[in-house]
Amino acid sequence: KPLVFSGVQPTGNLHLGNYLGAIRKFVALQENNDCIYCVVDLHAITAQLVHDDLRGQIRSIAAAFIASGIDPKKHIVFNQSAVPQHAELAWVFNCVARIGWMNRMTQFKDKAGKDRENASLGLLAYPSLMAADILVYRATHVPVGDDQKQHLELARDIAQKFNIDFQEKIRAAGTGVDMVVGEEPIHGFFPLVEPLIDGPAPRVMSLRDGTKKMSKSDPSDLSRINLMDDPEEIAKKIRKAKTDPEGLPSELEGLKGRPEADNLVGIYAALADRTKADVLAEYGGQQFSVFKPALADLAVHVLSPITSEMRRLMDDTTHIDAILKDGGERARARAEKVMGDVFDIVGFLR
Ligand code: AQP
Repeated sequence: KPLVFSGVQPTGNLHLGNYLGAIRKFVALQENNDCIYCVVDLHAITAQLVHDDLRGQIRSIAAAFIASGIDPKKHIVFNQSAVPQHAELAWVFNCVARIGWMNRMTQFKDKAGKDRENASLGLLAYPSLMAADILVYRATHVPVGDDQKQHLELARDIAQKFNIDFQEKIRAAGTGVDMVVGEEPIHGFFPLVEPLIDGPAPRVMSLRDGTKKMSKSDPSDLSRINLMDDPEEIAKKIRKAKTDPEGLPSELEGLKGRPEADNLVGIYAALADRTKADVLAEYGGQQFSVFKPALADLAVHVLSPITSEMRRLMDDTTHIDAILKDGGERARARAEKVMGDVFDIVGFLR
């Protein structure tokens, strides 16, 4: 079975972008894959060091995973800091990756802002830790939103450089596999990961501005639908969502140059598990005054069972803590084995 890995940062309230870009895909992938889903708490301190309630945030992401339908018995749900091998492999990758690669990352540039010299070293090294998260399990498939595409390309670059630089050592250790990189056959240790970004809403945009990503850090709460919003709030935010004066087109072509309309149709399609073309076949020619209430009903229908289950799980966190503990132990057993192989390849004594 292919091995799927992905993570979500415990840095604030989850929103519809996190749900459609990531968590909903995590749920769907459980059927035919072996999955490891991680609350990436080490990443949470890269942009902001001190958090009011990091433990509570970690539990709430785990609760969102479970409430959305992830099965922690068949798959693994855990928090990153419970498995020290993530940080250990990240250190090796810090020595594989080049500073120039990190400086080119758009997420670093956005989050560091103008005062780059004053950003944390952790923020710069973020993609190296992300590569380690995935590769410490030698996972092959990573479901993420479109904003993470560049980081996954970097994970491939790191894996490739490690494989090439250590080729002879990998052969000597006998833990590698034959693979082709470009045209060249090599004997590598780490797989080149495949991002899973497809679907009708790979990048959910702000409800106030169709050219900006829906994000936790947007100062306007009206820009996003939070997983913890109640039905009235969801309906209000969709009613107030920015649109243009025209009705919905019947063909996909008609969404070109209309980012807000495109976004709402994409959200509808993703929530209903349909294509955008299919949604337009039903709503083409209708006004937003008809489409928006239908979208609000659908969003409430999909999200409210998740919200109430999350609330229930957060009332008494014993269950969530037990899931994270068990998941952490199972993840560590796997990561220890891979890290042992890495020690042998790099030449550390163990
Ligand atoms: N708007 C989005 N559309 C689709 N997918 C998205 N993701 C995030 N925003 C969108 C996906 O959610 C997963 C978890 O993301 P994260 O934990 O890395 O959080 P983030 O990307 O930092 O989330 P935000 O809301 O965008 O935070 P800020 O405001 O800090 O930038 C990832 O798979 C991500 O692609």
